[in-house]
Amino acid sequence: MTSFFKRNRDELLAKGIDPARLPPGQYSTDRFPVLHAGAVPKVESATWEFTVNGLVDKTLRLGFDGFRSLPTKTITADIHCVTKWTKFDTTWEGVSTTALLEMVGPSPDATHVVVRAEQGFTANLPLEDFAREGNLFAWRYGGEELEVDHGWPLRLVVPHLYFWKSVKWARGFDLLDHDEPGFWERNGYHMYGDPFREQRYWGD
Ligand SMILES: Nc1nc2c(c(=O)[nH]1)N[C@H]1C(S)=C(S)[C@@H](COP(=O)(O)O)O[C@H]1N2
Ligand SMILES: [Mo]
Repeated sequence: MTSFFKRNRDELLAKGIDPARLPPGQYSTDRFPVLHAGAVPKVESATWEFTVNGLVDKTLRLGFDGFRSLPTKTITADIHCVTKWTKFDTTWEGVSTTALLEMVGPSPDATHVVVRAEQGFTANLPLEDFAREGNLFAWRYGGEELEVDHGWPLRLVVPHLYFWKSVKWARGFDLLDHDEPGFWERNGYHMYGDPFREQRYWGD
């Protein structure tokens, strides 16, 4: 099959984009598909809270205005969805995960993070991956306020793992001394999810 995938890679060369940026089995798109389980939650900024718990020196609890008054950072990164689309050069603004970790002080025995969202949604990742420079809890995308469908008022952005780890409608995270599957991981998605090693599902 010379396929759509082959043509898509050839188009990248024509556009001057290094095809090595495209992980195996992915195609690039300029669209921004919306994907999630369940309905888009109705989030009220008046009652919204962001909390950090678990293996930390001091827990954190911030309201909407408190979170938004933290210093922000802007990043540009490629994002890779397990349903095979990749979008290059997306720009996000928000608070870096490292800034939040500095505020709470992870205990030496913390190894993993579970990120929590509205409606009980969760995703797990190693602390080392969560704490990468450039990861953000973001509320601006492409210079504009994030759309509710894409996770307003706050979403995690962890570009180096498949995008299901980038939790929309985030409400906080917990530090643990072990790994624990999140929502999609309990439903067959890979515990780690490296797009360049094509870790889509259990056993990949
Ligand atoms: N809260 C929440 N966040 C979520 C999901 C979800 O079901 N609920 N789905 C994940 C999946 S599978 C993907 S591919 C991305 C999609 O983000 P987008 O809709 O902004 O493209 O969100 C991720 N974050
Ligand atoms: Mo996904």
